[in-house]
Amino acid sequence: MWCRCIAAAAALAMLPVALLASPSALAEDGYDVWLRYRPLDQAHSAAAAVPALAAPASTPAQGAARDELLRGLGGLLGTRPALIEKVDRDGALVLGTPASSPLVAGLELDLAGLGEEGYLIRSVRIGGHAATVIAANQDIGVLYGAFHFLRLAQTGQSLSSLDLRESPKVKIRVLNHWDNLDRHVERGYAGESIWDWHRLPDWLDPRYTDYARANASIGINGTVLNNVNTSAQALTPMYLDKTRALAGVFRPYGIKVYLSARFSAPIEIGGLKTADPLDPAVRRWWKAKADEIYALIPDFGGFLVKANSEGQPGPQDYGRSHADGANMLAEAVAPHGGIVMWRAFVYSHEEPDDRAKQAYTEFVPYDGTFADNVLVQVKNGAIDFQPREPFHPLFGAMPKTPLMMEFQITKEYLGFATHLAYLAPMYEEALRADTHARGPGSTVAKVVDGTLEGHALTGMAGVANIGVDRNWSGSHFDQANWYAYGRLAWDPDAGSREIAQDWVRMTFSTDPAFVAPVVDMMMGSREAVVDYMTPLGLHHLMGRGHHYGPGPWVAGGPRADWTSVYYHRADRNGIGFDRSAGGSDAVAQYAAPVARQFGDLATVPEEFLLWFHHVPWDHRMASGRTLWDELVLRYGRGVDYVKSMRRTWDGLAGQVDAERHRQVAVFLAIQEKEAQWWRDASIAYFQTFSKRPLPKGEAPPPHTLEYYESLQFPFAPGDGK
Ligand code: GCW
Repeated sequence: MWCRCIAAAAALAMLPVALLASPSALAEDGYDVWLRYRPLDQAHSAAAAVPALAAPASTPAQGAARDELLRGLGGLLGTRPALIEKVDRDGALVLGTPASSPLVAGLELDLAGLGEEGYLIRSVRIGGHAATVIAANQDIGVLYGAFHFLRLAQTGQSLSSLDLRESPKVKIRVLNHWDNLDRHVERGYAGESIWDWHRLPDWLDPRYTDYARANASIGINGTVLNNVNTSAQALTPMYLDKTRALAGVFRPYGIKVYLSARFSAPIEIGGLKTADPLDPAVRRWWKAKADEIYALIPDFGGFLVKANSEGQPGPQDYGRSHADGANMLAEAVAPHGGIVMWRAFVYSHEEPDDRAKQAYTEFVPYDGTFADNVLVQVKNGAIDFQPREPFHPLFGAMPKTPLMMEFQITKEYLGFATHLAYLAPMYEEALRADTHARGPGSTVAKVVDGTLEGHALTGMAGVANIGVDRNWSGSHFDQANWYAYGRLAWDPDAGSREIAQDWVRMTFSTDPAFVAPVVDMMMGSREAVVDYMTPLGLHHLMGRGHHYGPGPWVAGGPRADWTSVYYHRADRNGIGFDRSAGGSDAVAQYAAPVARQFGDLATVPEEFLLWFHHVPWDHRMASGRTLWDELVLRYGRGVDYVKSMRRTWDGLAGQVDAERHRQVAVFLAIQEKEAQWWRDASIAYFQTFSKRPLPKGEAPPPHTLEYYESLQFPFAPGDGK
């Protein structure tokens, strides 16, 4: 051992000094996410030259914007801009609010309509010199503008003749961490939680600041620190003090902290006998708890609650409604300006009805009864973050209640962190879906951004994919999902392809010969997962508990709606869940035109076929093939797409650093293996019902069904516990 160390030290000493010192020679491990600020090529850096910066820094938020520009421009251009107070040369960048910067005030810009978080970036002249101004009404708008300016530089766009105005379309843009206090992350595939609770509040890991920078760069303005399946401990004084410390790090970046609240906390940590929301002592307890939190964290965001869902306590334990529960908490935080995000992800143990119908059934009757500071948080689809789901029927069905969108960024059902699946097309598909609630064009995006019903309180949540892995998300490409979520929360009408282009340029390379194939590869990647896991509207067919790998045979156990057979209903006649009028009639929860389209075998889009219908194996598909043949081909198509991603990526070796290239390449190999496994196991299983041969040229599964069924993964990551 000793000898080997000496040898290694000697070898290191022989490395050229320049190599050790040069940042570009350092391996890229993904820690810098899309804020890498590596030197631009000569042409771009000449075009983007910013010789001087006039930026106030008398508050932490102002300092954050100035520091980011110094760091970013210094990295991109090779020299840090000079800090100036007066514009005495061409090319200066001037930032601030009219209150923080006399230069900005002197420009008399039209900042009306930008709101608290919006900004403008404009090419102007100051004292005869050409300059660029980033101006806003509040410091946070300036920070967002600074990040936007850096993005333009990073992605190689022109920085002259700028005239941009931006403000977010959605008010609350939060990450939901499903992080437990013991640092286990439920459905987390990037290592343990980044919140080092044990060493908080004293040790403030620099990572917390980088987390805030990354989030602010995409407009995320809130974070729920703890799992929705939470312990009441998170609300004890000891943990609140730790939360206060984190809030202090995030504040300059415009990020508020929120906590998941356990509904039974008054019993567990308050010594009360009940958590009945109509009990005066319980109400007093929550008010006092809110007062205690706001005394520590004056800008605390509020509570997120999972109640009466999957065994969590809630108001129904006392015969009360979701509205009773939400309104009690809302009353406690209202005097402080806080909000309550009350989840609609509910399905009851006793309820024999189709699980897809239960949230609607439970929530719609309470429309109009929630307090003004309550948002009901609804998953994009009615089951559970499947690779593809039709939009949740609650969107459009509760006009008097602000509904916030909940997307899952962590890939619980899309191959964990090893599969390359760019999720923005899935988010976009949900946001663009037309609810027809107020006639054609009533998209989910308009429900979420409040324009359909005129709600000012609006929100979007993304279940985070962040952990202590060096690259934060467990894989390089999973950073794109965090990034895209933030961009879509800011602007639900943004396009997933444009977002991918920005991300690839910032994360890897601006070379068009690299960007184009990688963006193409990303754009089709989620559809590939749909194909090799759950084509044609199939859903919820994964391994039990950990959700790793195929498990279409999963049956029995504590509840029917935790099995696969409940969802696919394959038998000798056909396959699929009949949710038409003749079946569970879940289609009736949609507005009439949507219900008609989904409810009719002749008009239902093929991607939702088996979601809404039980279909004979020999049913003719649009392709002219039988359903069985089509199903088999779709599985294979998914595997083929992964093979093509591997070819594309292998062909790009040398165009990105070797370290990241290699990890992506190996992960794609894992993905191919697992895609093949999904295809083979699913076909082996469904063929026992279809009893039909595989279409010509399709290889039979290499193993028996018993083999696939026998595979066990007791230590798969991310399980709930
Ligand atoms: O997707 C399911 C997950 C659970 C999760 C639950 C929820 C936090 O399998 O792990 O619990 O949804 O959204 O509450």
